[in-house]
Amino acid sequence: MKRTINMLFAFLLCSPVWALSDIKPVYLRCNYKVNPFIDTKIPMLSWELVSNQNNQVQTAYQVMVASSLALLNNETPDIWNSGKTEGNQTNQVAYNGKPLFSAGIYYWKVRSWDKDRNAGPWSIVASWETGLFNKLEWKADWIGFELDSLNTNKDYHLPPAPYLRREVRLKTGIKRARLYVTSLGLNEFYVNGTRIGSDYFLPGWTDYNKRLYYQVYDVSKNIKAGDNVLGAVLSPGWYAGYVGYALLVGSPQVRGFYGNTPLLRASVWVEYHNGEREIIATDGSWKASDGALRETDILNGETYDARREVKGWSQTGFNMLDWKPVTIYADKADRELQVYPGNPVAIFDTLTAKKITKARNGRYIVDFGQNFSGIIRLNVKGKTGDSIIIRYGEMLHPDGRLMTENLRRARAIDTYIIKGDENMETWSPQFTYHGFQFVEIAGLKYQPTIETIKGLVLTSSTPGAGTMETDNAMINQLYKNIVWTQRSNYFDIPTDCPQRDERLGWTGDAQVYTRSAIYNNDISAFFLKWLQDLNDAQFPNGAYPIYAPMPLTVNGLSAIRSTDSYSPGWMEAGIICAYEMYQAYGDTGIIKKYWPGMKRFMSFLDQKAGGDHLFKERAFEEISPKGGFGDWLSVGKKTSPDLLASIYYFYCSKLMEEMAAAIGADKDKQQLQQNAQRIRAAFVKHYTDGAGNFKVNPEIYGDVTGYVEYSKEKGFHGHTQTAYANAIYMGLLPADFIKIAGNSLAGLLNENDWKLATGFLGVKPLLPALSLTGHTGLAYHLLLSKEYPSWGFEVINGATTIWERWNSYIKEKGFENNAGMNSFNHYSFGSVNEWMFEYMAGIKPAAAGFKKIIIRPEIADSSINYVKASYHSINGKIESSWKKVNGKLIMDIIIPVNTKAKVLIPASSVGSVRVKGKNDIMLKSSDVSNRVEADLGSGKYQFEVTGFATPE
Ligand code: RAM
Repeated sequence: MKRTINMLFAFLLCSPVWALSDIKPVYLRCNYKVNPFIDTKIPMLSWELVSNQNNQVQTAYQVMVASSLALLNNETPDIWNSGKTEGNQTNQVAYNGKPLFSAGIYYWKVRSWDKDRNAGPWSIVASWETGLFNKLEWKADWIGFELDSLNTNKDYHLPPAPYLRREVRLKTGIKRARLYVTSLGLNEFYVNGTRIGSDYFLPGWTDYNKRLYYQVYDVSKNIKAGDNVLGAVLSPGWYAGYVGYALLVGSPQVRGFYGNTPLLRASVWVEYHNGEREIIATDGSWKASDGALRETDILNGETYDARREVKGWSQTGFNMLDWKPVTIYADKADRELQVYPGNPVAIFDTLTAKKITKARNGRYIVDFGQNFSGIIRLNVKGKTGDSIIIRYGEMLHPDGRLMTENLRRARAIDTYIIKGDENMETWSPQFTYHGFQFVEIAGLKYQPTIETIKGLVLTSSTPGAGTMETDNAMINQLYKNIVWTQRSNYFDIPTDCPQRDERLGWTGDAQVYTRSAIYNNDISAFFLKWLQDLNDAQFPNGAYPIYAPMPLTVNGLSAIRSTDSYSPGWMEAGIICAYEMYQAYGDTGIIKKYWPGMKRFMSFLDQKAGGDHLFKERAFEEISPKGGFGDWLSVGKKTSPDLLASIYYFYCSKLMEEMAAAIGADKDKQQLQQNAQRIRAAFVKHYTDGAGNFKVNPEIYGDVTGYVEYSKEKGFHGHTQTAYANAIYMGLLPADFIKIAGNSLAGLLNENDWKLATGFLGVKPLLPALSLTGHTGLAYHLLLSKEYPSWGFEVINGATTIWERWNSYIKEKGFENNAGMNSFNHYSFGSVNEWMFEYMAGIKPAAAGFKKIIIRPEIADSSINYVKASYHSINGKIESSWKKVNGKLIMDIIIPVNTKAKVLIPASSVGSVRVKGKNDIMLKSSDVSNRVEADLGSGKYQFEVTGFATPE
């Protein structure tokens, strides 16, 4: 009897129908992805919780992992049963079951216990699948087909793409099949004529001498018993093609930075119902040929001669008499081979032309109405051998010509040679991409329509995470521009721009923008990948580079430009980006993984600073440009790069101190804390006048020869917007100096006609620093300004993305800087997004992983009367909105399950706040003046405020 009752009880606990609580785990992820292929031995699991109850939390959880669905459904997991585990952890839950094996499928589910300690129902089942833990398991050779000696006699050396194939006969009774595939250079893989997956630019850019990623695909449905054909097309890509501005700056090497011949390595694992396994891998039996893809390069574009299409090359029944044997290449034994940890590049959307106009010489200009990264899809008809030539541009000249000057040496031309079919011919480039809004079509014998050409938007497929809307059209457009710029530049790595001969993972741009990016998309997996690239590129002296990946010469210098090395404001990305991942996703694994590297960087700084505990004027003269890039592209007085380097030095110590605490590195923490205090004291002594005003000694810089060119006449200063904004934002100043610095910042804006003067490093902290020192009204003024230089100025001049310069284009004047360095798709100035989310909407983390949230919106004057923002955090969706209605302020807030929030309501007294529909909310007046505060658990809330104040 007792047993029956126990069983019944167990049944009640496990069954979804009889669950006592409605708390339910959803959106199960492993290593930040849904049902991924992985190759980490300790996968990290996460889930979100939903419940209709307010103030809901998880008090315990149970994870089950099984090798089959049946075992999991029966609750008899053979791999891991965590048992009921006390705690509220819902992410970064480390797998702790049996050792994982290669090519295994692992099914898992989880349930949670709620605040009353009642169990909720089980989640639906999720899974992960392991790749190949050991390189030898691939049983595959590196194969290639040397074509590099072709096409050498042109402006650009663009060899044709090799096509590789192999036939294989398989037995009946196939249960499942997996493809493991990688390449040095880019690949597209085909099985029986079908392209596998929908990803682009595989296997991504890494330091190919150290690390290479591979993809895994389920090809069970693509292969069959009997004859099959495996095929692949390769392109030089980042491995063997043109990279960056090497050509522009006259580097001895301009392409082929890692090798010259693109290579393929693939392994298809076929499992039969009878338990047998067969592996078909790349080896000497593969055959190769060139084909229709005559030129293929990321920066320079593609030429596709459809007349040379080899029909059926990746299908059975094909005559491959004139195909040649492939060459086998040696592996690099110490190169890591791992599963791609990021979100691969994929098509995000298909754009239809907004306008098509006839141009000179029978050409046509197509306007997609939006600047973006991607390719086009052509759908044309014509005479055999006719060439359709496509050029790309972000802007038009006033006379309607395509503006291509800012592409510099990126040829960015695609050519399609018509085969002359009776039907329409459809073509898209495969291994190149462009940054463009406009396309020029030449060679078409008829007026194109919107069916002739489509825009395919390509981006790393980071899941969307944020939304932002207001009743101010200019702000809405600005937000859209920020999102499009991120979309265009989060392209396997965080690039600076997508159009010209650059597209590098500039670390300064990345670090100022990471936090802004977090609010738009879930960039956890994307940054897992790039942080590895960044750490792989750390210099032996401990400095992180100015861009990553950074191809090197045998002497360890940048192969793109030998003087490229490290720079204050850029190199700190190694600390700042890791910290932002920890803040956003609570990821201490990242900290642990890169801690030794971070400490080496800190030692580098410590050594350089020596007994001064900061960087005095001219401290960075060994790099090029001297002092580094400073407040790059700032528009006013130039800030001393060394003063900035000192503030960053402090910031890195402080962030590392916090990270040391998070991983329990107590000794490091103490040291870092001490270090930070020393830097602060040294800074106050050296770079302030003792009363809180910043100063530098301009004499010491002399005529600034060798420093960033545009600073020559003006020299360097300490009393600048950028200096104060950074010092305030980074928490450098002693308490009594903060207000003074805030006033100096406001004073400098006043002196400058209430305009910003900041560059890449100054823009991000500018508005937050104003708000932190009681000048939110001024922050709003800058945000809303439409005068040069401002975000609004770009918007009113037609921007659909964020520009590299505030005046990249002016409607009545045209291109103020139609120089090589004038990108119309550059996210650095988009770092204002951080302020829009954290201050305008008021959503901010108060503990790592948004476990605790601060909701503290800053209410604007009459220029904005409504703001609504949401951020899908790792714990679920947070929402904050405010609206002015009949002199009252209505605030709507959503707090996810298992988190706590402190809301700071803009109200002068508790009496002026009404909580809608809830009487268990305790309101109290806050330490922060003119704010009433409430501590909230999960749920939806509405507050109504009478007599709210807008900032000065
Ligand atoms: C430019 C890049 C990048 C910047 C560097 C210093 O060429 O576009 O945005 O970080 O220079």
